[in-house]
Amino acid sequence: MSTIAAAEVVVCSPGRNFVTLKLTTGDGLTGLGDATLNGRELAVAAYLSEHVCPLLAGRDPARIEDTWQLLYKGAYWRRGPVTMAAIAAVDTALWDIKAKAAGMPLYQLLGGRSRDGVLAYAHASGETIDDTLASVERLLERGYRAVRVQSGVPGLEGVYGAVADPRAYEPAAAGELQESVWSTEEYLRHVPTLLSAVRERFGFSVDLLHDVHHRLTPIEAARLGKSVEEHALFWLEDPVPAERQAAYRLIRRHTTTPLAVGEVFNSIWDCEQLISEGLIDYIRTAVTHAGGVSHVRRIFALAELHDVRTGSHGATDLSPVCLAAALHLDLAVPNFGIQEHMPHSEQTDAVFPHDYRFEDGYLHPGEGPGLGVELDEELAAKHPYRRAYLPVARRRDGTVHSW
Ligand code: CS2
Ligand code: MG
Repeated sequence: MSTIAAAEVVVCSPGRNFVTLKLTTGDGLTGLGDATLNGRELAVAAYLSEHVCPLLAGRDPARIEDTWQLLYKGAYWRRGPVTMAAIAAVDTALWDIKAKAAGMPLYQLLGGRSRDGVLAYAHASGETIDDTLASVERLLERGYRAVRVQSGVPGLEGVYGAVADPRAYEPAAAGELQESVWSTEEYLRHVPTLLSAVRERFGFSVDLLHDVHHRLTPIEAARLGKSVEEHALFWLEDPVPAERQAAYRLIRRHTTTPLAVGEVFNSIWDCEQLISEGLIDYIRTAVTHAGGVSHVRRIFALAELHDVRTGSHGATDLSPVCLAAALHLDLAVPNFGIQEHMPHSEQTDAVFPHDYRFEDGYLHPGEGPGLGVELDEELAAKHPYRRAYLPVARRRDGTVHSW
């Protein structure tokens, strides 16, 4: 395999913004890496094009771990969402090249299959509980066996995840910053009602997930976890802001509802305590935001030691390159739990043609060499970047609150 000859950063917006790194070797092998940080995309694009890409030309693409260490320790300023998304893109692209050079799908380099398919969950939501029940029904008809449910909270506008059509859900809005009103009390009263309605209609045959989206304090999260125990959730996600890992000790003391966290984590140090103290049940670190295939594999290995399973983030603001990489990891790691699946728009799928497919409740990465996803640069160029912001929530008294 010859050295890296070109490193390009492609920024486009087919339905939503994406930042993709494309590496090309002297003998024409290409590798892709996703570096999309929703609402802050250009910061990572600049970090890559101004600081990282100049370091890659002439390097041996086979030295994946050495390149990871060089970009992590060599930056001096370690960790953080921008740095780790940039490192992730390089790492993923190098794994794509190595698997292509080996002529096999990436999961084979990661130890081969540990299962036949990757259990996936999709998003059901609606403005009202009835809308959400209809959304669950549609997903079950499409073969999903696990569903995340979110709905509007009466009296509150623009609550996270409560949309009429989850297929077109894109929280980052182009143009002005959107603000919405939040009330924890109304939410805490509403969620048990929502979950009861779902269990009443569909019973316990479907795995049920709910995303709190970092909006509670530890004692509020403990109260919620306790109040929904009878519904036997697959998991309650991101109950509290993730900065203070010790906060989960209080939640754990009060409820047996399984806990999932990690989509905003950038490194193993963000979750080492949560995992080693057994404070969570699922780790949701994503390849794009947590340092690439190499680092997420390390996080999953630590998780395995402590009976924590994987539940990787798979929202549409993570590109098809990230989803493909996640599926190869999901197929290989021993402690796989579940994979989030928010299907991308047709526009996005056209720019990122891919081998992975959804079938009867499971995702499959495909058998092609590498990640099994490509980038149509000509088509991408037709979708220029549009700055967009994630919404902000404020409590009724105007205080900024976690969205
Ligand atoms: C959410 C995300 O899918 C999830 O679990 O938490 O959709 C999240 O809101 C977005 O990725 C933010 O960019
Ligand atoms: Mg989430």
